[in-house]
Amino acid sequence: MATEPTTVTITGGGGQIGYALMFRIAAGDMLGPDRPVRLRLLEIPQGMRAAEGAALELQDCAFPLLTDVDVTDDPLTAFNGTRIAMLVGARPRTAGMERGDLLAANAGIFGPQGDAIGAVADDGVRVVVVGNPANTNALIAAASASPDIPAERFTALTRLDHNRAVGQLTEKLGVGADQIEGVAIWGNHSASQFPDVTHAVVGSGDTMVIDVLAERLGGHEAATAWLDDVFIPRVAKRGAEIIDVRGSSSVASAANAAIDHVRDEQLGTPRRTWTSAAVVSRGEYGVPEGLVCSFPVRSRGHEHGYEVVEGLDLDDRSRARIAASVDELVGERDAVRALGVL
Ligand code: NAX
Repeated sequence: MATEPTTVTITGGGGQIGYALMFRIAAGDMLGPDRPVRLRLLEIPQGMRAAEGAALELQDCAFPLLTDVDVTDDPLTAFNGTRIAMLVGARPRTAGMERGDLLAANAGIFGPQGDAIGAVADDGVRVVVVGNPANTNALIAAASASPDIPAERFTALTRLDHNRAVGQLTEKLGVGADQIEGVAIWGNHSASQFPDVTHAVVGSGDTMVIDVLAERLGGHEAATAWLDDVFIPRVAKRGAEIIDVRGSSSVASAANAAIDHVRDEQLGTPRRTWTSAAVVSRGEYGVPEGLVCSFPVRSRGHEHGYEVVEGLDLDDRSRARIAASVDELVGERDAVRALGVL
């Protein structure tokens, strides 16, 4: 076992996703069975008791990999020496709140947290933003941490959307999740996202998902109609469906996706495939440089982080969907700029 524990900071440690995350991280599900973990839970004063209660339960699990747990409402303490920062706590949209108000409220959280990460985190820190609006919150945090931490260390979570897309295909095609590769989520983590199966394959990799769908549904036109009318809206609006059915938002699946995101970024994605994450655009596929946009990505491990999979052919339909979601990201960035945040 490596002796030096990896410091992992979870913001919103008194909230639902934080609660679902911390036990799995402490059990070794994220970084593997050989890496001890030091957990830091950041909360606002109102959330401190809940986070402290969760810390008591962590103690009661006696996890062999968990060296210590700190609960704090001070960002400089929470991010001190942190190697992996999972920014979950955010200001939710409340009744009557305009988009500009929501962006401003979250800028007031992610700006200072970015500052603190820049000031005290480990030089090799990697950050994933879960709290919504996740892409733009990541953009704000990255700008605030600059120039101490390179912007490309900041990512936002679209792995839940990716996993949801795979889940829909497993149901439709009657195959296991490990039989589907090459799905991609493009754009914003919002209803405008584009869940893309154009390059997705089934089984050993020589059968395209689109061809299997066409065979089952009676032709390529019917397959495209199913993708446009059923699959894409269902994936993009799955969060609302969960709230409707469960009576509460996605929690365990969101925590699971955040763990998948960090694990694959740190340990590397399998060589032949890719996953999805929102990363800082370098202009790939015409997405304006600097936006935090979801792409198909690969990682060769911690030192490299996620890199966009380049060179995929995009048809007009895909380009139009990506452009619409990127427009929304540009709108969010411009709204934040207008507030004087960036
Ligand atoms: P909860 O309301 O249960 O928990 C949020 C916690 O964050 C609260 O305990 C609150 O006190 C804390 N908090 C607020 N401001 C803070 C700050 N400045 N510093 C530290 N802690 C702070 O929400 P939960 O269900 O855990 O969801 C958290 C966020 O994840 C929300 O923004 C939600 O919209 C977002 N989601 C993002 C997803 C994604 O795929 N990117 C999917 C799931 C989820 O909807």
